[in-house]
Order: sequence, then C-alpha cells, then structure tokens
Amino acid sequence: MASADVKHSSSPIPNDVDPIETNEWLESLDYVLESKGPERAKELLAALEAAAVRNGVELPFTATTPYINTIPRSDQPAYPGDRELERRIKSYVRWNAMAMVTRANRDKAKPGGHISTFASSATLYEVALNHFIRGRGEDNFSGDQVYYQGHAAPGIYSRAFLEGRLTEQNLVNFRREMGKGGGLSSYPHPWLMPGFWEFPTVSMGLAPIMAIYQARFNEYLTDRGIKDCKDKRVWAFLGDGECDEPETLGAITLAARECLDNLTFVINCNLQRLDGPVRGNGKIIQELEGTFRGAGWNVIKVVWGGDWDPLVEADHNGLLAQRMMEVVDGEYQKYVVAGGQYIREKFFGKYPELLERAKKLSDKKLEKMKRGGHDPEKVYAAYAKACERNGKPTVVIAKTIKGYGLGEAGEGRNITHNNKELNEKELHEFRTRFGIPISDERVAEAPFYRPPEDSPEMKYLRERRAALGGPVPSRHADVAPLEVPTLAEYGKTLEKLVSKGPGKEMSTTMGFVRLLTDLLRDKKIGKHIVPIVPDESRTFGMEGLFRQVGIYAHMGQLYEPVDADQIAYYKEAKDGQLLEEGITEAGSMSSFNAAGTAYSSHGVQMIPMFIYYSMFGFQRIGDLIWAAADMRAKGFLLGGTAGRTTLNGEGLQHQDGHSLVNAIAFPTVRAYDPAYSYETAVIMFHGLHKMYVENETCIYYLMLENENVVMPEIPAGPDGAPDKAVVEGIIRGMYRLKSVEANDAQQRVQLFGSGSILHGVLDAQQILAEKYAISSDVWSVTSYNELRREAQEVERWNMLNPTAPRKQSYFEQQLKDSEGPIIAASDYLRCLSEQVAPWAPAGMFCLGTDGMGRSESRENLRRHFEVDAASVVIATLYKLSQDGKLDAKVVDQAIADLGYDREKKSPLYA
Ligand SMILES: Cc1ncc(C[n+]2csc(CCOP(=O)(O)OP(=O)(O)O)c2C)c(N)n1
Ligand SMILES: [Mg+2]
Repeated sequence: MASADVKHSSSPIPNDVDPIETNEWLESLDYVLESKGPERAKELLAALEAAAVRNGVELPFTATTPYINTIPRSDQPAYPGDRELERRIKSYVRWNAMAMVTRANRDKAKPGGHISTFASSATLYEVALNHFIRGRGEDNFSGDQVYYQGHAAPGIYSRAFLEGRLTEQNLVNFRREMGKGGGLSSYPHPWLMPGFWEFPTVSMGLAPIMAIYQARFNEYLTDRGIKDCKDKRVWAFLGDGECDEPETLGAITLAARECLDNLTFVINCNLQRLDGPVRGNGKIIQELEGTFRGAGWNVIKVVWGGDWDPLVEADHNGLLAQRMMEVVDGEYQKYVVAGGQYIREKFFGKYPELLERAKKLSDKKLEKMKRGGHDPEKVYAAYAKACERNGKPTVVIAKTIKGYGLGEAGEGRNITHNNKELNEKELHEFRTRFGIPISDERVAEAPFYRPPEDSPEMKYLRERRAALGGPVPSRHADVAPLEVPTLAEYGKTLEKLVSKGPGKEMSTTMGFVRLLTDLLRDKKIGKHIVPIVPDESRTFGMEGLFRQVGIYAHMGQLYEPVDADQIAYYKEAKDGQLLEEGITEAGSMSSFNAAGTAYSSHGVQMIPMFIYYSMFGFQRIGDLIWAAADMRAKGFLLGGTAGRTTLNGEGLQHQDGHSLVNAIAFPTVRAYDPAYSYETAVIMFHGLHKMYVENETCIYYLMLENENVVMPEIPAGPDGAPDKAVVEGIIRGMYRLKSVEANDAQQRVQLFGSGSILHGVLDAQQILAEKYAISSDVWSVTSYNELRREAQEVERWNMLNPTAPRKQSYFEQQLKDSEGPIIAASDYLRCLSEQVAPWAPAGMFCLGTDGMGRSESRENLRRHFEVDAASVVIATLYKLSQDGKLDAKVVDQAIADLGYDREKKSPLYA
C-alpha cells in the first residue's frame, strides 16, 4: 500500500525499536477504518485491550483524548441554517450587547456590566437559539430549561431586543431597574424579571449543580407519571473559570449514574476568568475532559474551527496534534494578542516540519484561523451529537477567545473581563469588523441597531424561533391553585401528635413525621409532596416512608435489599416518591429548587419538603437558598435536630444555634421555632394554604427538635375546635400559653419561650411564683422573625403616615394589656429575640445560646449557655431590679440559692 507508506512515513513512537512493525499495525488500523468504519475499529481495539490485560500488560491510563475536535469533519452533519443570515444576526446581537453596556457606563451611575463574556460565547448561544433550544410553544410542552452564564446576560437581552421582546428603553436602562420604561437586571434574576428569566445563575457553580438536579427532577416527574418531560432538555452554559467552584463538578457523577441524557453542559473555554488565564500552565479543556470522562459523561471537544481541518487531516504522523498538546493555555492566550508572525514562530516554529506545513498560510490567515467555539458548523455538530440520547449526559467543551472581536479593547487580554466601555475608536473598529450598518457620524453614540421588520434577518429570526416553539428565555407562573387539606380535616392526625400518658413523650420531629406520613396519603396533595433527605431518614425516624412511598430510583431496584423481610425495608422504585440524595445538602437543595419551581417550569405544583440537620442548611448552602428565593421556589425546609442545647451529644459542629438568625436575611423565608407538634401542624397547614392556594412565593422553614416532651393537645376554643386566637398566634409568631398567679404577688412579668427552651421557661414560671411571689404570663413565641417583620412594616407605615392614627403591630396588640417586662429565652442567639425589643412596652431582657457548642447533657448545656429555668429566674429578678422594682440583694441571693456559679466563663467565649 503505497499511500499507507506515505502516511506512516515516520513512527509516532520516540526511539522506536521496530518502526516497520509499528507501521504494519497502524496500516491495519487504517484498513479497518477505511473498509469497516470506526465502530469496527472500536470493537477490535477493545478486544485487543482485553487480551492484553488478560496477559498481564499494564495499559497506560489516559482520561483524555488528543487536543483536537472530538467530531472530525467527515462526521459533521450539513449545516441546516443560512450561514450568512445567521452571521449578520449574530453581529447585531454582539453589537447591541456591547452598546448596551458601553452606554450604561457613560452615565455617571456607572452600573457596570460585561462585554467580553458574551463576545466569547455568542456563537455558542446563537447556534443553540437558532437550532436547538425549544420554547414553550407546543401543546403540553413547557420548553427546554436553560441556565445562561450570568455574565453573558447582555447577549441574551440583546437578542430579545432584536426579537422585539425588549424595548430600546429597556436596553438603555440596563442595570437601572428603576429606570423609566423599565430596566433590566444585571444578571438572570427571576425575582426581578419574573416573566423573562427562569433560573438565577450568576453565583458561579450554582447553575451547574442545579441543572443536574433539574434534569433528574424532570425524569422523576416522568417516572412518577406526574408530567411527561421526556422531550425536555436542560442546558447549562458555564464559564471555564466557573469550573473551579466545587459545586460545578461536585455532582457530575450523579448525572452519569442517573443516565441523564436530557442534560447538556456547554463550557465556554476562553482560557480566561476574571484576573487572568484559567490554567495558564496547563490546559483547562484537557482537565475538564478527563474529569467528565472519568465521571461517565459524553465529552465533545470543540477545539479548532474549520480552517484547521486541512492541517489536522494531513497530520498523518500526529506531529501537529502533539504540538497542539504541548502548548499551554497561557501561550494560546498569547497567540490571540501577539498575531500571525508570533504564531508561526512559536507554535509551528518548534518543529521544522510544522513550519514547512504552515508555509502556505499567510500571517494574516494564521491570525484569523478560528477556535472551535467560534465556528458555527463545529458548534452545530457538537450540539446535534449532544442531543442524540445514549444514556449519558453530554458536555460540550468549546475553545473560544475572551472578548472575541473586541480587538485592542480587550480581545484575549487579561483586563478584558472588567472592560465596561469601548472608546470611539474601538467602537468604529467593532462596527467595521462586524459590518453593522451604522454610519461613521453616529457610531460614537453607540446606537442600538435593529434591522427593518421586513428584512430577511428579522424574518429568519422569527421563523427560527417559531419553528422551535417560541421565545426563550421566558418564565410562566400562572398555575392553577392546588386544593389543599385543612387543619380541621386532620383531627385524627392531631390526636396522634398528643402524648397519651407517662412514657409517651414525643419530639416535634416525631410529630412532623406522623403528620407527613398522613399528608403523603392525602388524596388531594399526597402525590405532589416531594420528601427530600440527605441520607438522614433514620436520624429523623422516617424510615417508615421507604416502604410507604418508595425511594425514587430511575432504574427501579436491581437487587434484593438485605432487609427485605422487614416492614420498613429499603425499597427503591421507579415511581418512588422520596428523594434520597445521599450526603449532599447542596444536591438536596438543588432538588428542592427544581421541585419548588415545578409550578413555573412545568405548570405542576409540587411540594418539596427537605429535611436535614439544621446546622448544615443556611450556613452551608445559604447561597442555594438565596437562589431559591430568587427563582421564586416554594416549599418547606425542615431544620432537624435543631437547637444548640437540644441536640446535645453531637457537639460543636452540629449544634445549630443560629440558622433562625441566618434566615432573617431571606425575605421569602418564613422561619418558625415551634415547641409543640400542634404548633408544627398549624404552621404546615397554613403554609400549604399560603403557597399552594394563594400561590404566594415563599418558603416555610421549621425547626424540628429531637427532645421528647409531653405533647399536649392544641388549646380548644369555646366550640371545642382549636382556639382561633391560638391558631392565629402560632402563625403570626406568639400566643399566650399559660398564666400563673402568685400568692401575694408583688410583680408580674412576661416570659417568652420557644422551641424546646419553652419547657424550661414554664419551669421558671413556677419557681418565680412559688419562691419570689412573681406572677407571669408565658408566651410560646413561634417566630420572632415574623413578629419583627410585621412590627417593622407597621412602624414604616406609621413613619410615612405621621398624621394618621398610629397603627399597632400584632406584637404590640398582644402585649398591650400585659404587665411587666419581657424575659425571653430561646435555643438560638440572643439577637433572635432581641429583634422585637424596640416594641416591648415595658422593656425586654433576652437569653440565648451565643457561643460555640459542645457535647454534654441537655441540662448542663442549658446551664452553660444560661437558658435553663434557673437562668430565666435570675434574668427576671435582675431585670426587675434594674427597673427599680426589686432589691438587687434578692438577685444576689437567688444566684446563691439556685446553685449558680457566677465565676463561670461566659458561654460566648467558652
Ligand atoms: C461564587 C462567585 N464567586 C465570584 C464571582 C465573581 N466573578 C464573576 S465572573 C468571574 C470570572 C468568570 O470566569 P469564567 O467562569 O471563566 O467566565 P468567562 O467570563 O470567562 O466566560 C468571577 C470570579 C461570582 N460571580 N460568583
Ligand atoms: Mg472563562
């Protein structure tokens, strides 16, 4: 074979001991490839590999493939679009995106924005939007779900402007959301643009993990027969720098394990992040390829544009591929800035043979040879392959240039990320480079450009989106309310939450699980509930649910579980309802976000109930909860084993004394610390009504404790039904639970208790009456956060309506006839209860658990943190003495009588 002789003229093995033998093998491979195709070649290589391993050959491991395109030109499908029209449209999108940011930053407000991210990814988006990403147009199809790279938002606005979905005024008001005529949010924020954006993405790393769990949730909905999402594709566009975030890569194995071939990641590898190169000394594309391949994904590398094809195809000895591999990212970046002569010298010049091959290419040509991510045909081929379903998720890793087309204004330069404005000269160059029909006179103004309505570009744009089912992004939230059960219908369940005699004490966790068990059987909402646990079902006593509703597993159960003979055996099922996420609060929260936005994503109302160690919630995955708020997710977060002194043995890293304080910062989160199971039930039913009947956008956060206490019945009103004032109080944040009148009382105080600390407060109430002749009212405070929010709102109204009759908050109304100061104690930071102090009619003194936790008995912990009954008594006496109502000596005596060590270290620093 003469041609093969030429092909393999030199051996690719350095210092080859037998080049003739090597060539024979390579020729055999050529023969198989030519006559039988790549599939056959794959089979033979696999057979060779197996035989070699059997015979003890240690094969070299490689997670990566050469630094060339995964799809060779010969396998590229024909491009179905009009390349020229698409090029023009893309140029206009580029221009308007750049002009929008430039103009915004000419204003003294200088609101910022990004030009270079979209400049690098325009082709990646345009090909997707012209040919792949589907809108909501078709019957019962709610569109593909797209996570746009946050910093590329200007490009998405710009396209929406061309499509006539945004006005020129909107663009003028980019990052000026309060501007006349309506503005545009900096990044994708459904909270701020609820008809447009679906998913918040700009906190890097959250989009990829949320996309993975979204894709899995779509399968869940399909497998459970709730909504057929088989045709829906989830797209996540990411930056290469974004892959540094642990969340980005942390869940990719799940996507492969769950066979999520409805998921496509597109990673824009412009080799730069904010400060400089992503992997200056290495290769981000290779690194990511290895990671994703190792995790079981299809990897499609789009490294080189079509201009490189002839060179790559003629590279019979692999020398070009070798050189491509040798060069590191920092050097590739340099080629962008340094020009054709430099590329010839440094890239090709390393080997005379390569230099020779490059001879026929001019410097100008070398400079212009595209990277794969800027070549629509290469990108199209990659997406087409990604959309073929083969049981695996796919990542398209595309090489691009940051700031592409910006020339000296930033193309490939380290400063490019922060360049927010083009000067006049740069605007001219950009205009000319992309052929935007704007005159020399006007170009300095950076006017927006939209072709005439009847132009071929506009027609094409419309036709393409119409063919794909309408515009994206677009969010729809008009969903019918659910019919939800009420507390009154759950009398039997409420009975199960009451302790029936000695030894029948219960925790609020157990009460919640009983309630959940019954709600899952509810005809109206049972199937809508999505219980989510990060490997903690047994911790919370929820293992009974394994069999009752099954653990969701797309593949069903392929084995007989070890505990098959037991009632609560580990049952996995294709239509299982429980999401057993394993030890990943971030993954679980991502599932929560998918389920909690099913109403807007899929038009079905789902009710996520995510139960976890409260310590690992707000502080660990607070950003995902923030994203939940942004994307208007609904559902229940249940912070289990809560309370710094209530979860006693687990110690410092487990004992949560602050998640309720963290929760204050989340406007859509309504946080509660119930003491009794009936309180939990009231809040749950109320939450169901608010979120699923009134369709309010909020999240209910409930603390659940593991201390067994006597669970009383809900106080009854005159009609025997739950007392209306109590029910209202539980929801609004407080109700009077118990009053004790002391004999010959000299004083009266208001005692506030919450969660498990309420019980100690009730003990304190007795001591105060019996030993100190102090009467008191004990209030169960279920939510300081709700009380403070309402009081603040009322106060604000009063401030803005100073001449109107003053309104009273719920908190003030409750206390208006009360007597004496408030002494409050909770299992959380003191500042939790201090929130309401400004409105306390006769002053307030707060106890809490500030400081680091430790393992001990509950009793000792409560003394250590000074939230036990004795502490409440001392604090009460102290407060009264401070108010001049009691001699300080009484406090002194009480400290001694109650065995209090006044020399003990302050818990704050202990
Ligand atoms: C969690 C988080 N940390 C930091 C930032 C700030 N930040 C914004 S963009 C950026 C660099 C992005 O690089 P890359 O992902 O490569 O995107 P590119 O713009 O290059 O496409 C950084 C650090 C952020 N948005 N989110
Ligand atoms: Mg980057």
